[in-house]
Amino acid sequence: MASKQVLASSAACAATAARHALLTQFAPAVRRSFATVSAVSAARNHKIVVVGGGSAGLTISHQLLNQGRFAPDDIAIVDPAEWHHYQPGWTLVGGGLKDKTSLRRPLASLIDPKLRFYNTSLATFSPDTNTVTLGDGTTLTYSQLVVAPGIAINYNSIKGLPEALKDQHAPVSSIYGYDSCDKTFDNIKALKAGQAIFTQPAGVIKCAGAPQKIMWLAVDHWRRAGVYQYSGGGSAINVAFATGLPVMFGVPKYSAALEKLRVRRGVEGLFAHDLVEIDGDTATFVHVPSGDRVTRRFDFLHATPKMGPHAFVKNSPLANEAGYVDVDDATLRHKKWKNVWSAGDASSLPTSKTAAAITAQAPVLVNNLLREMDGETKPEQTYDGYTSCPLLTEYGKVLLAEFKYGGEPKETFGGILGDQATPRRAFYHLKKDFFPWVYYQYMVKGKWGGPKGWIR
Ligand code: UQ1
Repeated sequence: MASKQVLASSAACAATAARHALLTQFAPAVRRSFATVSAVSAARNHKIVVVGGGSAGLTISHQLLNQGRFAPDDIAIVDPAEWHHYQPGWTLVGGGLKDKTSLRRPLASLIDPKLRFYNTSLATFSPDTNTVTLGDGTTLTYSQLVVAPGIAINYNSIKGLPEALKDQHAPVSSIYGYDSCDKTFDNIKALKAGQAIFTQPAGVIKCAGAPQKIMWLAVDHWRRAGVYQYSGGGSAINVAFATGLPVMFGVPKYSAALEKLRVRRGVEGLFAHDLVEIDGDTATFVHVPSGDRVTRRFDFLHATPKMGPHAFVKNSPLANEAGYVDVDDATLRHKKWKNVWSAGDASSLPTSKTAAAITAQAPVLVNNLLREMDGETKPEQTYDGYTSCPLLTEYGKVLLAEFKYGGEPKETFGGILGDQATPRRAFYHLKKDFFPWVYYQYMVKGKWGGPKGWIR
């Protein structure tokens, strides 16, 4: 596996390097020729520019390329990252089930050599002139633009959090970052008694179920180690779930099942509590409705930072008031510029931000973008808000929440396995083994349609 990765990576790098050598070595000699000058400058003009090489950007770029109608360099991807991470796996790292290095790949190794990769940041969008400017000053022009750079994790939004995460001795961790996701399991193993707190902020985050997935794994670990009891008052460890939300989960059906679990497992619910500060062993929350400050001592804290749009999106003409790319909920087309599209976390789509959501958004975006390029000759497709949260409730079991706009369940396996609000072992293997595999083998290559199966 590892050597394959290195090979894949160096193959992509070699192609890029060869292209670069061609341009730099031969450009001076041929600059006198008019034809080649336009060839060189043509490298900056693309039919489609995709901003972001995350789950949405890679999936969409390759689904477009797989149409077989684009020439090399027709499509460009812009992303400054060196690594691509399978972020849904970080909960498994926090629970001691995976090694974090196994979940990442060099981003360049995941990009087909027929796509032009600008491994740099994006500075500004100028949709009126169909251009974007990169961090290194390069200007790209496009006929269609896809904006999918994801969202930022704002560690500084919680006072004291960045310092506590970095301090190897502080019992504070987060599965929301590559650097800290393995510290979570170290801290879980180290705790033998005392108060554990798991937090979830008010506001939008990636995968709204993850803050409690890691709690359920920790509770199960401590129970098996004999230091946690669901009831009876003799537990060495006490657990509290402090969430900015008024309920366990945004979808009533699954929220009811998770609330039952919380009560049965003796987890204290601190609802509408938004973590604002960590100082030594004290956490301070703002009680959302009243604005009161509440402090709690802890011996273990799992923090979920606040998240929000990247500044270059928020401060651009493409953003809505909240800072997300302002697209139509169904067509994924920008509300003002008809050749601008968005999917994934950076989009304004009012659904839960997950990789599963991308499986349903990408084919709709690709269809509608090509339809626009072709003069609207084929039917438009619509996205129904499908998203999913495979919610680990213990080692060996997952509650597979799947829903669409309006929090309405849309379950893939309900007919075969029964109600998906019941945690099941089959879903655990989907989450732990199948999804990470299908993601790198098929999804980022544009060949996986989620609940619809493989794309041919
Ligand atoms: C999915 O396709 C996917 O990506 C590979 C996930 O991983 C992040 C998921 O969590 C889910 C639920 C899907 C959807 C696929 C099926 C078969 C329900």
